[in-house]
Amino acid sequence: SPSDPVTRPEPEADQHYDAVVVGAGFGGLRMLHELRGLGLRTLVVDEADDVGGTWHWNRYPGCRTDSESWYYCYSFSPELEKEWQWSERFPAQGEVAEYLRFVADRLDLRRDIRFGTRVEAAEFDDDANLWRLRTDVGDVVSATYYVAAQGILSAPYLPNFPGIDTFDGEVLFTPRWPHDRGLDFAGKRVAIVGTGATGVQLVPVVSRTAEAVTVFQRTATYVVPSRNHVLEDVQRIELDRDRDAMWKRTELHPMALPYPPSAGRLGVDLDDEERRRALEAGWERGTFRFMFEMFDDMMTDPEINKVVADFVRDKIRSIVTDPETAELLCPDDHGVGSKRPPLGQHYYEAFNRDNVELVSVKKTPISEITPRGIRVGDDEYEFDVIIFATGFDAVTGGFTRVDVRGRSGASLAERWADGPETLLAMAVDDFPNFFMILGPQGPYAILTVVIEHTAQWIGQAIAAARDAGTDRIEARPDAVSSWNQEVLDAVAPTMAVRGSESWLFGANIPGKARVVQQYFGGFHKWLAKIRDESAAGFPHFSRS
Ligand code: N01
Repeated sequence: SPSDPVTRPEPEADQHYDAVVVGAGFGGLRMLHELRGLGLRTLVVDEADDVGGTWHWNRYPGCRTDSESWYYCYSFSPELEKEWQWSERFPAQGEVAEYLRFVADRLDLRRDIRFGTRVEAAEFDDDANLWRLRTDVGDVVSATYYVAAQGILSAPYLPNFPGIDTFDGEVLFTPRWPHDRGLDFAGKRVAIVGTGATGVQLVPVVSRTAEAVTVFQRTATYVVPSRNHVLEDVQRIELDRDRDAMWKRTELHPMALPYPPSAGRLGVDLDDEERRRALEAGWERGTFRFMFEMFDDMMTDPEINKVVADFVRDKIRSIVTDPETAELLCPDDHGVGSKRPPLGQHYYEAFNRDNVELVSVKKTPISEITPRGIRVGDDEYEFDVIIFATGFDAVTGGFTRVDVRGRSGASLAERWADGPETLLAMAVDDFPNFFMILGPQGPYAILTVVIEHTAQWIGQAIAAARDAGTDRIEARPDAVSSWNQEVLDAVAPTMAVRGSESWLFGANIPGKARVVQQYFGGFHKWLAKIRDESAAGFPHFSRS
């Protein structure tokens, strides 16, 4: 896949640090700041040539957040919050990347970051009580603590389409969008493969400049309007005033949103007209709140879920003028909220343009990529550009891409072959002094808020070990098993409407164990648990 060349640093001689952090995105930067505060000599390593993580790599047309800007940022520093002004409700990729560069400069983080370097392997040396990490440029870095901060969406997934290397035109892969590519497609016939959150953002923007766009859709999803808008000064003043209270509210919410934690009503208690009115109001408001503040029984009662699904299908039919296209865009094989809902900005409307065509590859899949284009059954479609928006080996993939080996010599990938197991998404038994930011089995919630609490908690765990006169801390196996059980129990009541066909269950990667990847019991419950753990002196960890 196309990617940009980065300037590779020369390998350095043996180097020891108190802590090494892999990844210089939202999580890694926050962790570096926390570890510095503890006085730990810390090195951050990142494959990219700048900070940003996800926001460095995913620079495809239309890429923007689906969390509102006022909480898609760090909360630990009132100064940083005052100095930075977001321009939109859902900022575009460039603005988020700029924000992270601003934070890195403002906190002088770059001097501890080594760019253009990928960590390939990490092994725990039990006798020396340290991690040895090997990079692709040949460095060996050792550290007492190792924090993996690759995040949940850092291992891109490109299906193994036959003939993919034979295409004569330009191939673009959204998570590795070349920095010098630009976003213009004038005069080009463009294919977009994939209609997850990435495809949904691409379609309206690419179709503005391309001569023709053909969207290859395997599974239709429920796309909710984002209702993005520019932020006015008056809104900023209000948001500033509310800031402390807002962060407090995120702590009580199952998704870490600063909004009421429940709809406060059951769909089953309302009549048809009351439900319809609620749904119309929710659709007008848009965003995730349409789903999560609709009816409290939407995720557990299949009939109520169907009411919401029918409403969205009717909206699609009312927006898309060609009835055949509208039907293809209507999801019919999973419930609302069973996949992470993409937020759309004129997504369905884009299919009313003369230059946009939809091809369903559900019954007849893409059989091959040819020198001229894409073959589906007997039809060959011709293109100048093919854009793959086919997702990620999500949640575990970023962590297991590194050959991490614990005390017993077994790797994380081997350990998680039948599904991930962690303690509260941050630690794993047999892997002493190893922590993860946004590890598997973490809350399905706003990630910037999860990162903030995780980085603080990891700092507290390390500080507690040091206070106890040791530099060793490891999750207890029984505690890992019991968190695993809680994760499975939490998702069970939602299975009736959930299905298991997305990355949330490992279902998008051939051969990957189909096990829930995140914790659906609520961010607020996870937060209470991690706070109890630190307040009690980390009883579910051993220190020898
Ligand atoms: O990836 P996806 P994504 N033939 O896995 C299709 C976050 N995110 O990058 O559904 C044909 O959701 C696949 O089809 P199917 C967000 O958390 C956030 O879009 O498997 N098609 C699907 O349509 C999101 O959930 C934002 O049947 C094939 C698509 O490729 C997560 O990232 C923006 C195929 C992959 O969709 C992942 O989203 C973007 C094949 N062989 C992403 N294989 C924000 O708004 C796969 N597909 C912040």
